[in-house]
Amino acid sequence: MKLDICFSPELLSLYDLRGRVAVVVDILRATSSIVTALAEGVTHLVPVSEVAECQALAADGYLTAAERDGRQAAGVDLGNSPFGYLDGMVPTRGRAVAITTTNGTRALHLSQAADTVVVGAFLNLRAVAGFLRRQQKDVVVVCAGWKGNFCLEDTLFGGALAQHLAADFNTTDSDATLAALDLWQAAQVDVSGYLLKSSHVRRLNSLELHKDMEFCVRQDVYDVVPVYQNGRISIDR
Ligand code: 3SL
Repeated sequence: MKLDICFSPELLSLYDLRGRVAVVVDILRATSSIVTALAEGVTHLVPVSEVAECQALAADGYLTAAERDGRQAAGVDLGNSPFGYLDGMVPTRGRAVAITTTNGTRALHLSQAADTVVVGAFLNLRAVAGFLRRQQKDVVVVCAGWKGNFCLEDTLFGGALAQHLAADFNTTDSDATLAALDLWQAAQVDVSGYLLKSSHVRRLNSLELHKDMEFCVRQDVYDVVPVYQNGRISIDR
C-alpha cells in the first residue's frame, strides 16, 4: 500500500483516486472544525459550495457555518472556528450543520472519486492512521491549500500521517510524501512555532485568531474519523 500526497486540489487531475482512500485536510481550519463539531456532538455536516446554499439549508433545520477569507460570512450562525463548537454561544450539540469554507469544502467535493473520503486533522491524527491501516488500500492525502496554492500546515499533516504509517505503507516512492516527511521532521518539535512564518497563520493572526491555530495543531484530542459519503460528513462507527 502506498501513501501519496496531493499538495493542492489544483493538482488532483494528476491523481487517480479510484480504489483509494482520500484523506482531505485543511488544518486551518475547516477539517479541524469539522472534526471538533462531530466529536462535540454535531450529528452530521453537509459541505456546500456557496453561502446562499448554506443559508437555504436553515429551512431544513440546519445550523449554518460559513467562512470567506477567514471571516464569518454575514447571515449565518457560525464561522469556521473550532471554538464555535466548544464555547456554547450557539448550541450545536445534537444539531446538523451546513458548512461552506474557502478551500476545505471545495477539497472535499473534488475528492469524491475516491472509494472512501475521510476528514483528517492533527486533532484526530492517530484515529485516522488506525482507520487507514484497517482499510488496506492506497491513500492520497488531499491538501486543501489556499486558493489553489501549496500551504505548509496541510503538508505538515501529510508528513505526520506518513510518519505514523511508515511501517505499514510505502512512504518512499513519492517525492511529495518524502518532502512532507522532511518538513514534518523540521517542524514537529514546535509545530505552532514553525507555522508562525506561514501565510495562513499570518492571515489568522491579523484577524486575531491566533488561539484557533494553537488549538488546530494539538494532536490526538479526538478519537473520531469523519467520513464524507452521500453528501454528508458523519463519524465512522
Ligand atoms: O479555506 C478554508 O476552507 C478555511 O479553513 C480557511 S479559514 O481558516 O477559515 O480562514
